[in-house]
Amino acid sequence: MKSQCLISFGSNLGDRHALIADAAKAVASLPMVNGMQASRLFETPPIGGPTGQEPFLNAVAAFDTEASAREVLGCLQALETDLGRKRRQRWGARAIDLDVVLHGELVGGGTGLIVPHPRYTARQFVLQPACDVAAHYRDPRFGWTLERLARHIDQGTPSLALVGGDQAIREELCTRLTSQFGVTTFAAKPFAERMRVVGNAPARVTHEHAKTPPVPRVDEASRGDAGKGQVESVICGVKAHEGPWVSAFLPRLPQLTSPETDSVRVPRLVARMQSTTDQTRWPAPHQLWPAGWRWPEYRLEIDDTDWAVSELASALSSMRCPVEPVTTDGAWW
Ligand code: A4P
Ligand code: MG
Repeated sequence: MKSQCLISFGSNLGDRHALIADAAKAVASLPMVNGMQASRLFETPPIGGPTGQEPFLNAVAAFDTEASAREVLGCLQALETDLGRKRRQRWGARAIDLDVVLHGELVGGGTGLIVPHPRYTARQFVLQPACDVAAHYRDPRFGWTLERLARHIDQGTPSLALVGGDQAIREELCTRLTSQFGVTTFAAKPFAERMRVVGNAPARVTHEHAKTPPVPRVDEASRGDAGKGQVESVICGVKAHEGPWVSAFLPRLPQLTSPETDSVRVPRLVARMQSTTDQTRWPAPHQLWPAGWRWPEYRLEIDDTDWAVSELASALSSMRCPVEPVTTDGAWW
C-alpha cells in the first residue's frame, strides 16, 4: 500500500551542508522513494544534549512509498552509517540524523521504531520545514494537519500538561523544572500554589512570571461546554507573556473547532509519560496514545528522572527556537 512519508534531516558536525545534501540525494535515489520533495534548509540552535554544540542545519522531505516505516528507517540508518554518523551520546552532535517523522496512518512501530516520531510535535525545527512540503499531512493520532500543529505550537505560551506515570513523579518533575530552569509549574489539582521561581529556563524564558499574582481558582460557574470562555476559566491563569509552564495534571481541554480558537491559553501539548527500562526503551504505542485522543501529544520516557527533566525543558525550548531559512527553496541538494 502506498503511504505518504515524512522524514527529517539534521546535521551539526562537519561539513553540514555537504552531508545533508548527500543524504537528500541518496534518499531521493532509493528505489522505494517516489517523487521526493525537500523543504528549504533551515539553521536552528541545538536543543538539548551536551553544551557547546554547533547550530543545526535541519530540513524535511516528503515522498510516497510502498515500503514500510521499518524498511524506510533501515535505509535511513544505513545511510547515516555511510555518511559517518557515530552514535556516541544521545542528543550529541551528529554528522547526520535521519528520522522517520510520519508514515501514512501508522501509529506504531515496535522495537527501535516509533512512528509518528515521539518528539516532533514540540519541534519547530521539524514543523516549520514540514510546512514547506507537507503542510496538509495529518498526524494520525489527533488528526490535525501539520500546518495547524505548527501554528498551535507557535501561539500562546510554551506549555505542557503531564499525564501518565504517577502523581508523585509528575510533581517531582515540576519541582525540578522550577528549581533548575525557572519554569512556572502547577503541582496538583485543584490549582495549587504556584511554585517559587528561581533561575532561568532555557531559550526565551523570562523572569516576569516570578512576580505574577497567585493562580486564580477555577470558577465552577464559568465552565461552559466549549469555546473561549471555558478555556479562559480552566487554564492555569498564566498570562501569555508569563513564560513557559508545565502542569502536573491535565487541565480540562477545549473542543477546538476552528484555528482561531487555537490562540487561547491551553497547554500546547499533553506530555504523556511512560516508565521504560533499557530493555523496553520504546513501549508499545497503543499504551502511549489511546484511541480517540484529540489533542497533540509529546511522548516522554521517564526511565531516568534527570533525563526527563531536561527533555521537558528541551521540549519547551523547541516550541520557540529560532528556525531561520538559509535557502530560498528546496533545491539545495
Ligand atoms: N527510533 C525510534 N523511532 C524512530 C523514528 N521514528 N525515527 C530509534 C528514527 N529513529 C527512531 O536514535 C535513537 C533511537 O531511536 C534509534 O535506536 C532508533 O531506532 P538515534 O538517531 O540513534 O539517536 P539520537 O538521534 O541521538 O536520539 P533521538 O532520541 O532520536 O534524538 P532526536 O529526537 O532525533 O533528537 N536540535 C536541533 N536544533 N535540531 C535537531 O535536529 N536533533 C536532536 C536529536 C536534538 N536536538 C536538536 C536536533
Ligand atoms: Mg535520530
